Amino acid sequence: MKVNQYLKDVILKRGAGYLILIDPDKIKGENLREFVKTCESSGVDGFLVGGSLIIKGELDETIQEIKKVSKLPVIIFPGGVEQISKFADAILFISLISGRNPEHLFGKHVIAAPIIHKLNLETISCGYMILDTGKLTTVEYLSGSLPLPANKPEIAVATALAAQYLGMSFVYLEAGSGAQNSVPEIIVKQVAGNLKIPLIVGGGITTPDQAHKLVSSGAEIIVTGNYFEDANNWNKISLFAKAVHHKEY
Ligand code: 1GP
Repeated sequence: MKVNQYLKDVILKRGAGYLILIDPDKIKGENLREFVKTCESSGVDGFLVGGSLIIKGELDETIQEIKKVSKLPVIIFPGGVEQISKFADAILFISLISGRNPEHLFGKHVIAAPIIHKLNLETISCGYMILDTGKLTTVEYLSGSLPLPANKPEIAVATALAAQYLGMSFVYLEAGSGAQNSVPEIIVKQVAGNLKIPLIVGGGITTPDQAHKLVSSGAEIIVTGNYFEDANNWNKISLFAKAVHHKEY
């Protein structure tokens, strides 16, 4: 089954999906395999792999390690055009629609498209929106993009709707990796309430309760990354998965 359809089925069956972001710079080898096995047995629905500054060799290696121990889909969450790997199941084909940097809106996509085509890699079209949560994030800095103002939900709604009308399959509302505050529930509510395509929410989510509230507000996929870089937190993965999968509550 295509990953696009798999994610939509998960949303339908479990109420929402739970993806864990793995940064190849942060975890490797046996440690990575243990983490992946724990995620799978804890009810996680799939993996995003990527980062703002990683190099290709590490991406290939990380995906292959994940694949050794898990059947869950591995989706590239690319920080740049060099992050394309034939070992992945799909790639989030993201356009940074909250910014106005043409390279991140469409330019890099033109460079990536023939490579993806040659590899026959499934693409998941996704409008990526960064929200200002008070601190400059890596993605804002590296992409040279202004974030959406957090006190103007109407701009977030308009941006997400434009993505939908352009035919994108998902919208990703991002507070930034390691953000001090996750996307406010009020923004999630307003965006999700106006959107027909599924809403992914990530950045700064550090408790199952937060994940549950975001899902109750309309998020259909929750992404966490940083929080599980500390192995002491791995025993909480199943709590996050349960909080997200509200149809199974
Ligand atoms: C970052 O949304 C993801 O792009 C996950 O964020 O690392 O803060 O969980 P965290």
